[in-house]
Amino acid sequence: MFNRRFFLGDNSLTVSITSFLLLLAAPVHSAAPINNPAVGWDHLWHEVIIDITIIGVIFSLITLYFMYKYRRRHPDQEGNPPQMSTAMAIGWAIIPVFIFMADDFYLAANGWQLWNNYRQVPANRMEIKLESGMYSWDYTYPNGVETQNELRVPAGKPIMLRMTSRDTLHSHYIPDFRVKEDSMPGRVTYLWFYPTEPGEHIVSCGEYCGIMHSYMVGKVIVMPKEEFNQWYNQEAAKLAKTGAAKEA
Ligand SMILES: [Cu+2]
Repeated sequence: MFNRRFFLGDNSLTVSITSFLLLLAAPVHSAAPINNPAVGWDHLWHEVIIDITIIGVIFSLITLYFMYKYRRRHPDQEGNPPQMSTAMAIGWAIIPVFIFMADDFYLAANGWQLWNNYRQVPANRMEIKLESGMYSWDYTYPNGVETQNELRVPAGKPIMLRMTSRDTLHSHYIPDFRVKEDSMPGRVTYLWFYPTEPGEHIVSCGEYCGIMHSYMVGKVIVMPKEEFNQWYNQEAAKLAKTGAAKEA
């Protein structure tokens, strides 16, 4: 009872611990010029796994120790627990709770920091429009080139997708880049990722959108810069030609 009221009543202490931990966490992700969210995500995930493993092992060992130490030695034995003073009872409740809550705040502060990375798109990005529909991803590049279910991007450049949908809710999910964001009719949402090396990555719809939802897949093709530029200009030239043909 008492410890619950203590915690609910003492917001200023909680706030000051949080601000302190935020200060500690702040420099972690601000060193590099581009804060790659995928790296931050992996880092935070490992930290969570390590922390819950340590906490789990500590709890298990203490529990096992108590089970052994206070075991019943014969069937009619009656317990004789040590009497605790009020101060001791409060101490045993509050101190461990604070230790674990400090870790929670630390992880939460890192999570907020990471979320900021996800929302702050680097200025030197390439912006590509995406319209999703049942059941395809339709991309439009700044020069007007369009692709379907295939997002070609240059390595070493942050890529931003401005997304909407022509029918229902979809979610553009690129597991390798640790990004997933809904696209929906009547609204423009965005996501960004940072492809650093050439390669292929799966895109999948992460929001149930209809009977063919599980077939709504595509890929991100990360190309070396020069190769991408070549492809990009080639496609633009094709587009100009068909445009001219249409006009004629
Ligand atoms: Cu979908």
